[in-house]
Amino acid sequence: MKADFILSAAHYTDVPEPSGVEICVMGRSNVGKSSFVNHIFGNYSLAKVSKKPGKTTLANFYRISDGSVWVDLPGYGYARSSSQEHLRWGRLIEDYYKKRTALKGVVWLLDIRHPGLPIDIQAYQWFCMRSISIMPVLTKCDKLSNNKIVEHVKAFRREFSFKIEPMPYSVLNTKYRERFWTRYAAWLAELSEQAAGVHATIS
Ligand SMILES: Nc1nc2c(ncn2[C@@H]2O[C@H](COP(=O)(O)OP(=O)(O)OP(=O)(O)O)[C@@H](O)[C@H]2O)c(=O)[nH]1
Ligand SMILES: [Mg+2]
Repeated sequence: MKADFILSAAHYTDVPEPSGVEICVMGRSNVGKSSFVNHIFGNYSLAKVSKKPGKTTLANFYRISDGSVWVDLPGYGYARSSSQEHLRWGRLIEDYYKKRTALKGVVWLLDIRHPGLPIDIQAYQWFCMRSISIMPVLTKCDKLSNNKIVEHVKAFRREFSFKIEPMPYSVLNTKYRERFWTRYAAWLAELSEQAAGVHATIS
């Protein structure tokens, strides 16, 4: 799958005209969203990655070769700061999530090492306000043993009522990429069908 950069938006007023099914990548700051975007498309110049949280400060839009649009967002929960810049990120994420009608699916990234972080529970409650389909991805699984991976996947399942099985992921191994795309194809087909159904009902 190929991704081409469309534009970066600092404010919700800057987002592009919607076209096709839109998928966003959400998660705590530093969870690995930008690394995931680069790895999944095998293109390391797509998104900027950093060891320090707070690297992505804009909503970055990409056109995907299957016709969908992907959005890499700033992370939530970056320090508890009320600086103008952090308030802007919060507003951007919130406006995007609440207003963007093209948004049909969230690829939700969670650090596999930390099931049930309060900030993720809070984000989940917020996701539930708008019933958008969630594809859970558990990042940095290279940091756990296989036994721990199984244990933590169960813990995430207990914590959240996911419709889609959470999948461990690591940017250190391409086998995860293949698994993701297999699941994604089925998910996108479902989302596109639902979107077409809504349009049919409206028109
Ligand atoms: N070991 C390991 N490290 C990872 C993995 N994915 C990301 N990282 C590291 O985690 C750090 C944060 O990665 P980013 O991709 O910048 O995280 P982000 O969620 O985009 O962060 P913000 O843009 O600040 O919200 C970097 O040091 C990455 O190298 C992974 O699968 N395994
Ligand atoms: Mg980022």
